[in-house]
Amino acid sequence: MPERPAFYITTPIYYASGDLHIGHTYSTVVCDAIARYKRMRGYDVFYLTGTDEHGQKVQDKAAAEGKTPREFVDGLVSKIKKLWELMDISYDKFIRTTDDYHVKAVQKIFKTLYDKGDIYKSVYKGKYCKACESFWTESQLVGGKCPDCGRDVEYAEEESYFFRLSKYAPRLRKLLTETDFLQPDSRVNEMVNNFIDKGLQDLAVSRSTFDWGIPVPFDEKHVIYVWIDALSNYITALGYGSDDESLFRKFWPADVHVVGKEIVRFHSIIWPAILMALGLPLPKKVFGHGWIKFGGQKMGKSTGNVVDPYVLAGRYGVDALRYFLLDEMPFGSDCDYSSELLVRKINTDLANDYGNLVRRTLAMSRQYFGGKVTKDGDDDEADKPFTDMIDSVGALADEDMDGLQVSKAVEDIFAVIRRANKYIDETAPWKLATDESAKPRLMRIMYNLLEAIRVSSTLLLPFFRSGPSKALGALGVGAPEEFGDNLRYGAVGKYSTTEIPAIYPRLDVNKELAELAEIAAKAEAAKKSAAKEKAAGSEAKQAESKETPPQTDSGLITIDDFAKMKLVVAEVVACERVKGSKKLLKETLKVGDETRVVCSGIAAYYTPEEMVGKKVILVSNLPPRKMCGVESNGMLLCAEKDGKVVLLTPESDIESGAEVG
Ligand code: ME8
Repeated sequence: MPERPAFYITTPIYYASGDLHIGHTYSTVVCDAIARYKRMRGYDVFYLTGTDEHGQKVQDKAAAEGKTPREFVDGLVSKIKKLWELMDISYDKFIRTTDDYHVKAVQKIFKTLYDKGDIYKSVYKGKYCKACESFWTESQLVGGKCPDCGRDVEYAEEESYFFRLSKYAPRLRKLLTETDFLQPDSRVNEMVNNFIDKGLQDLAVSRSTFDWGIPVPFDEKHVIYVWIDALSNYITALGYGSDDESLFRKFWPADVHVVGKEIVRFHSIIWPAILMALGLPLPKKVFGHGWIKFGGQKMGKSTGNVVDPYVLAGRYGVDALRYFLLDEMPFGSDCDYSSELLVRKINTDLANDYGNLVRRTLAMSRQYFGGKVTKDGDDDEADKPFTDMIDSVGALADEDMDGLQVSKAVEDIFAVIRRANKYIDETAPWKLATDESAKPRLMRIMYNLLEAIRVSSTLLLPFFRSGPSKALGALGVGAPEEFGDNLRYGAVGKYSTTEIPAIYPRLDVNKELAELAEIAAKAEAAKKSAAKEKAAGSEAKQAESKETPPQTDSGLITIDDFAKMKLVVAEVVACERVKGSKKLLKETLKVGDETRVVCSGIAAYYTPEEMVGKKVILVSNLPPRKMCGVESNGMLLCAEKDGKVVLLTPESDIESGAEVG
């Protein structure tokens, strides 16, 4: 078998200085979509992400929380990894700049550059932005402030090691102006005019005013400047500078570094210069994407308008959030986030266009042909534009993805979905179904629709997986590992379909917006109260907690109180929606030998089909209560946070009727 071509893609490594928001999620999701797409196209992909853990900012934040930097970053990294798990991110490696192998390799890189004369010791005098950990020349400041974040800068004087960046200016200029190294093109002028042509200064690459960093190997008073440390991650992750450089040999140079536009400078000027100095090949491409904005401002950890991906993915599902991010942001430009846009897009694109196409087609295929549909049947010239579109969407998406036009690829796939809905309206299968002689024609129409669903769902897999996998399962073909020939019209000759619940239920826009506003208000209030508490001082808090007597009468209960509640394990044997209610499910439960009916407000989170067979925890001694005309005899235990609701179930199997306590 021929060796699969290598493809190496990276995200920025995120600062382990605060919780990540949907901006960071965007970069990681977009790289994930590209990585998955390439894997499905037969590439041997290495997808790298990770965390940038050194620097003064991290040290200061850790101190503010009364933690060591190590404790502080460990806590954040485990949260970040959970976020990527939740977002279905298929990274091959997660690098931490505190990883031992990285530390050693960075020291080696620093020493090599020093030995070559590309790093030398001198004194830095100039303007320093603490937030960005960058020194700036007067000409680079914008209105006297940091050109990256707009904050105040301060005069700083410091003994420092310097990297001879100026030496590489002519080669960097050529790289940026004569190749397509930096994309989109619009970013090139900014780099050349604002930085290279204004005169590249040598770069301070060590600090002696803080110690949370990688020590300079031959001068322990200094730690390595965070950008040399951070940028090197792209090669140290592959084993560069270690005993085993096989991954480095296989995957370097990177095919693309995907970064936000504010760090394009570091990736298109400093990073190539370091690689030139090391005599290493340069990455093939740096792609600077735009920002997700919120009311016109860049979303950030410090601007206060952070939108929490945990809440959004928990509430609407990973598919919805991934789809929104990938579709809404034209690669390279900015986009504005609003909850309203998110909820409306879920309804129009996922529930209406895609979900409805799947639901209607499956229902018709079952109603007219018992789910058995083949390519036999009457063709019609009028089908050609539609079937050509199905047949060519794979090539179109390839072209888009090669140009890193991810949102365009998603749009091109959805164009097939929308065209298929139009095809249903044009061909009106329900009319043909009344005429026995039109059955062959009807068969071909159903086949074309199933092909459209199959090809578009297969192509959607790299972008979001849950709905497309369900749709492909219902078509009886399943989700393939690779695209192969699966994207061609006619690749599957017969279908055996099953009906499934709606893959994307419709949302009540007003209700959702009200609830999201409430969640945001609560988060804001919690943030304010945390800040207030912090301001009150941890010492005062400690003293207070020592003086406060243990609570006895406010909220605490005795074991006897608890014993009044009868909690038992129950099995759901049947379940249906309660007519006239959007919220309620009616469950029939087996509790030992007894059968019970209970209503629960969980219809937004579980389908009746999902409920059947589940073992749940029932509060069994509540008085009966009528809900929408149905008598409910008890209550199921659920956990709820930030709009996410999950049922509590026994950790391992146990018979219904078992007591909980
Ligand atoms: O800069 N919209 O880390 P960081 C889109 N450690 N993307 C956004 C965004 C937004 N509103 N906000 C953040 C660092 N991002 C360095 C990188 S790499 C060797 C070192 C994304 O935690 C975007 O990719 O500040 C941006 O470049 C990155 O997060 C910045 O993450």
